[in-house]
Amino acid sequence: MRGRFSDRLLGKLMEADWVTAFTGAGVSAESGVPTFRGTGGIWARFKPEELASMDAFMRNPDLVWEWYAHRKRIIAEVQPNPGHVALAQMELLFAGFAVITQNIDNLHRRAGSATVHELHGNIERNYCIGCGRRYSNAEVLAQKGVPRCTECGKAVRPDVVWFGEQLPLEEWERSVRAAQSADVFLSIGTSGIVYPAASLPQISRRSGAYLVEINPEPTPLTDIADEFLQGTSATILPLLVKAIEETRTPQG
Ligand code: BJW
Ligand code: ZN
Repeated sequence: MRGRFSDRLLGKLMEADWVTAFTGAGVSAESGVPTFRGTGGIWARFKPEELASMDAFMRNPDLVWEWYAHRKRIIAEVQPNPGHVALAQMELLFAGFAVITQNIDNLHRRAGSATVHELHGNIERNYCIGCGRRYSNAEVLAQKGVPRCTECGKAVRPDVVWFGEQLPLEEWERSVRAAQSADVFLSIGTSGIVYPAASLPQISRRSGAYLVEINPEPTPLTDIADEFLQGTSATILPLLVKAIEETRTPQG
C-alpha cells in the first residue's frame, strides 16, 4: 500500500502499456460546472432528459436555449482543476493513453490532454438545424434568445449529443478501441447510467482491463469494478500520479 493506493493497483499501473480514462460531469464539478444529476440550483428542477433532446428543443426552444446559454457562460469562465491537470500529466507516463469524455466543456484539452475523444460533442460549437451552417459561441451569444441562422432563418443549436441521437461515429469507434486496448481503465466522475457511453467500462473489462472507479458515491458500475476509490477526482487523481511516479523511481 502506497498512501491510499493498493499494491495491486500500483502493480497493474507499473505493467500497463495502455491506460484509458473515461470521464463524466463529476470531473468538472470542482471547476464549478454543475453535474446533471443530484445537484441544487434552478436547473435541478429539470431532468436532463427534459432539456437535452430535440423534442424538448422543438417544444420549448427558449427554455432549452437558456439552459445552454447559461452553461456556455459558466464554462467560458471556469478553469481546469487538479483532476484535469493530473490526467494530462498521466498521458506522459504511459505508451498509450486516451481520455474518453462525456463532457462537452473542453476542459481536458484546456488542461493539456492531447488524445481526447468527445462522445457527447462540444458546447463551444453550434450549428443550424436547417442548413448545418456552423456558428461560434461569440456569434450565438450576441443574439437575444434562440439564435437564428443568417442563411436560412432556422434555429441554431449547440453541437452536442441529445437523447435519441447517435454519438459521433468516429469518436465512438476510437473510444471502443481505447477501451479494448486498455490494461487499466479508470471510470471517473460519471453516474454510468447514460448509454451507449456507460457500456465502455464493461467493454474494457471484458477485454481484460483492470477496472477502477473514482467517485465520491457508489454507482451501478461499483459492483463490477476491481477497485472503487471513493473520493473526488481533484483529490485522488493528483495523488495517483504522484504514487505512479514514486513507484517508478523509488526514493532513498
Ligand atoms: C464526482 C464529483 C467529484 C460528483 N469528483 N465525481 C433504456 C435503457 C438503455 C438506454 C436507453 C434507454 N432509454 C433510452 C436509452 C438511450 C439513452 C439513455 O442512455 N438513456 C438513459 C438515461 C436510460 N441514450 C441516448 O439516447 C444516446 N443515444 C443513443 O442511444 O443513440 C442510439 C439511438 C438513436 C436513435 C434512436 C434510438 C437509439 C445519447 C445520449 C446523449 C446524452 N446527452 C447528455 C447531454 C449532452 C449535452 C449537454 O451536456 O447538455 O450527456 S445527457 C447528460 O448525461 C450528458 C452527460 O454526458 C451524460 C452522463 O452524465 P454524467 O457525466 O455521468 O453526469 P451525472 O451528473 O449523471 O453524474 C455525475 C457523477 O459525478 C455522479 O456519480 C457524482 O457522484 C460524481 N461526482 N462530484 C468525482 N468532485
Ligand atoms: Zn441555416
